Amino acid sequence: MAVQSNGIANSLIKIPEIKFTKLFINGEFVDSISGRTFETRDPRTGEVIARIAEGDKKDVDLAVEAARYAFDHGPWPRLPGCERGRIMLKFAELIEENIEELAALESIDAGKLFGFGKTVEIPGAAETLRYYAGAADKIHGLTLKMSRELQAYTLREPIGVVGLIIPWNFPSVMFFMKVCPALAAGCTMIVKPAEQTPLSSLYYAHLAKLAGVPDGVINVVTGYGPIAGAAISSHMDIDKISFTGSTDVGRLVMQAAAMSNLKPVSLELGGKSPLIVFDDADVDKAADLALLGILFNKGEICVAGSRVFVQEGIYDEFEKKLAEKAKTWVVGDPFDPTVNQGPQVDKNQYDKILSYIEHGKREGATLLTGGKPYDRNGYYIEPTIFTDVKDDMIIAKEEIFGPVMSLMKFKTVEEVIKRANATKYGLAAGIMTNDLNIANTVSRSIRAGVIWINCYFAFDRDCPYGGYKMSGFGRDYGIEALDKYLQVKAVVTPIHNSPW
Ligand code: TXE
Repeated sequence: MAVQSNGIANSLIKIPEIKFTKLFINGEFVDSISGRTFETRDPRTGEVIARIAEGDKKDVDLAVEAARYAFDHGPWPRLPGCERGRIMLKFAELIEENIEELAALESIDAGKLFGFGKTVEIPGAAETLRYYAGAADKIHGLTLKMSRELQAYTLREPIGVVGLIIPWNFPSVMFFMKVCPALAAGCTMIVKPAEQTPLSSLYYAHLAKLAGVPDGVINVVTGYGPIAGAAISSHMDIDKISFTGSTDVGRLVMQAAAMSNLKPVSLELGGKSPLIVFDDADVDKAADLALLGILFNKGEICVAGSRVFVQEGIYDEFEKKLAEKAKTWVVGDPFDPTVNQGPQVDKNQYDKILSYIEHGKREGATLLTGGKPYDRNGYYIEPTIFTDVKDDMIIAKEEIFGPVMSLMKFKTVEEVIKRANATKYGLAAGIMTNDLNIANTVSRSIRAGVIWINCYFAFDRDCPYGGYKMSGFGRDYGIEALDKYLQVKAVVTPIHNSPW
């Protein structure tokens, strides 16, 4: 692992001015009713960046009232789809005019790489808006010839007021992953960003208003999960929840939805995804992908390839290459363009990852690289690779959500399928092989929502993504995501004047 001196990093710091710190309700930035605020901190230093309005149940009630009025009486659900699309296209343009500032906000709030934000994540947010803008006027039902003398057609109507609860690891990506299909469908919404990373959602609310999104359509309530988030999932007047976060909280959200108004829920939860490297794979490429698979976004990604299974014929060579490559991986200030890995999002996450590393050591796994905090201010952790990992060790079973890989050896295809599936999660899997039979067999046998063959993190907004098993249900991205925000109404009529 290469090291950046504090001197280099400090000279690159560009702190954007924090313009938006209040709740966004009915088109206005307002204080929370209680007047309370909470801190958001810069993970590079642990210092407070800003104080943000702390929404609670009363603020959620106000936001829902605004969203309900906008849905029941406002123009948004009634606009022609192409008109909603036009406003979404304008929203995309405004994002592009502010790319640098938005990317910098994500770097200081979430520790994300500035260069990646500027070239991929923020431009990608604009593209997601364009993708769903194009879908807004193509929401069609079916015409049905029923078995009797009846005909029917189906309408796909917006589901209503939706609650969108998002996590801190990809604040911009998650915001648009959920807001865009909901907007295209004609829904109105309350967005609850994670308390660790509230800044970009508030900025997006401001841009939405400038773009012409009517008041009450997008409301942003910042605040704590067990208070503001729980008020959303248990609200009697919210028609649907889309949640991304931990499996434990997903369970609470579903429970609250069931115990309130039985609103439908879609959940994108944790993972412990396998990356499987077969003997015939290109070892160099596979080692690169494996490293990226666990270290991208400092391992704070639900589809991280945290269990790497390597076939015995190439295992030794793979392990050696992986260790060499890990040494060239640069940890440091996310504004520095030579850096590959910034700080973990906050002290909690940092402590949690370090405690998993200690578990790994205690359970008898061997450290190939890393294994401790990175020696500088802020929440930095060394890229950590464990070998001699057994399937039943905690580090091989639980989602660590940090730069910690479990490297394991296998012999046969049957064995690795069994071991890869021996997890409560089922979000993603990677397969490295040039053998078509193996690729086909394994991709059909792994129980996960996305399988990447000879690639990893191959995301695209056109490709649906979500979990099997305890990684959740429902799909984000793709045209499939629109279905979450629509419901089907059947309209039936006799063909002749029959007595039905
Ligand atoms: O997530 P939480 P946390 C995993 C990852 C991580 C762990 C904990 O393993 O280490 O979860 O992270 C809101 N009712 N993932 O604690 O708590 C919360 O305010 C309603 C995987 O940050 O699940 C935030 O907006 N909402 C993951 C959102 O839920 C509640 C991404 C997620 O927070 C709530 C993030 C409640 N009772 C973490 N409690 C992924 N799948 O990508 C909290 N929230």
